[in-house]
Amino acid sequence: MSLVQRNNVAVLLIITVMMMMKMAIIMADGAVYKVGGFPGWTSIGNVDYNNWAASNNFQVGDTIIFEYNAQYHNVMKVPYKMYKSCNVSEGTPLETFNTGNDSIKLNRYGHNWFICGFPGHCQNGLKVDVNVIRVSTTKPPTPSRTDDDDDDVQCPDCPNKASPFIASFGLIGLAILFLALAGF
Ligand SMILES: [Cu+2]
Repeated sequence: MSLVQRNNVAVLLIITVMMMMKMAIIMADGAVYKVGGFPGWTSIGNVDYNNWAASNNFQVGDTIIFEYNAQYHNVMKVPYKMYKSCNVSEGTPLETFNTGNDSIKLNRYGHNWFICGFPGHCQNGLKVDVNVIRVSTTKPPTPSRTDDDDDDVQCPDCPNKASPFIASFGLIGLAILFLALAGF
């Protein structure tokens, strides 16, 4: 191995270690996700919010941020029934947010159903299911349904999330691709 090659290997190792450390820090502090990605929480552009949710691997301790024009939208955390029907008069939202920049910490496992409470917006797709999955190699026991635990119920038609392993493999794959493009 020439000196130049050896230096390249050293740099590659340092970059890899730094990326792993960064990932570890993200995991420890909890990631921050802007709901819907760049467009935010809006009816413009037909953002598929459940497609956005399915592409992320939410964990306990993560934070989601709803960004929107508070004149036209709000955020309601609702039970599954209200999420499904988009009918806000059917029950009471668990929580309502309306600052236009709402930070919500994901404190526990399970589904978090959000809709926009403005007339017609939920029906037009301004609704999202943020499902916080358990990080475990063993299969968690099937949660049993209780009536006072409405927001934690597993819904039958919710998409399955990719496993954490696949998600981290994706990150490592991206890192390798990045390194390959950088000319290592
Ligand atoms: Cu709205």
